[in-house]
Amino acid sequence: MNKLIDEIGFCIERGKVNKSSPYPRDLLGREGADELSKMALDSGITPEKILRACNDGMKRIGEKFSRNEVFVPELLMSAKAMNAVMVHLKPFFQSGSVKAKGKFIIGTVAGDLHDIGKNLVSMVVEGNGWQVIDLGVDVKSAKFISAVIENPGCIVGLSALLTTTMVNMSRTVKEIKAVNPEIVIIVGGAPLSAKAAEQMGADGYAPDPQGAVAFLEKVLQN
Ligand code: B1M
Repeated sequence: MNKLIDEIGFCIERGKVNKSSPYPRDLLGREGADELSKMALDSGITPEKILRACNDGMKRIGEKFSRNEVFVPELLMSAKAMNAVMVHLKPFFQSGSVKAKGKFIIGTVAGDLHDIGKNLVSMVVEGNGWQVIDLGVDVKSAKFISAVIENPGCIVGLSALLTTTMVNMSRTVKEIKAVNPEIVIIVGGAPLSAKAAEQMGADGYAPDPQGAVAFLEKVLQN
């Protein structure tokens, strides 16, 4: 079982999407993230464990990128492999509840194209009974503001992965709050912290999807 988990993480790190994928050359003909994650689920391995292995694989490729051992194309292949796994995991995070607890608008802020973390947060929040409106990546303040106006009572989630786009995140928080000071905004993403969230005027910060759900539940109770 552990071998399967390790292999999934390895496929994410190496960007091996599926068996028919010609990349990387040294893994030609071998099962990829797609087949292995399905096999893992079929053998009873939990979606949470698979997700953890994927995140570890992503962490490793990110570290290689920092050391200039790999470049953007390799990162893209890892992202593709991760998406192949997420197709299998999504049904496990989908909600069975009929009435949504509320509306959650989420997007990656302007200038930022990273969406894997944001997609995970969307999936898990949806799985916990919220209606999620995903605005995608590189979302400008104006798009968030239109969505907020169209969905009264919603809560907004902003994601950023680059230290440079934290500035845009801060601007987005301020511009949304200028239109609607009551709106509740939660922020997250690798370069964020509770302190940074507070400084930009956000109402909450979560380091992971579970933290985002806990925050939303707290808002619901107040
Ligand atoms: Co980029 N990238 N990237 N990249 N990339 C990072 C983020 C980086 C740390 C790599 C590195 O140098 N080690 C670095 C940022 C450095 C910095 O700013 N400090 C970096 C860079 C520099 C870049 C480019 C500038 C590279 C270039 O072009 N020279 C470029 C920028 C493009 C842009 O956005 N304008 C770029 C591009 C890319 C790809 C497109 C190739 C690809 C993204 C593909 C995609 O997302 N569809 C990519 C990838 C894959 C990465 C790494 C390797 C992995 C990111 C990831 O998906 N992690 C990353 C290195 C790393 O993180 N180890 C890196 C897995 C994901 C599950 O984690 O997104 O952190 P994460 O989400 C977590 C939490 O943060 C949290 O929950 C998630 C699950 O636990 N969370 C929230 C996220 N959003 C939340 C919102 C919430 C709550 C929690 O509430 C609303």
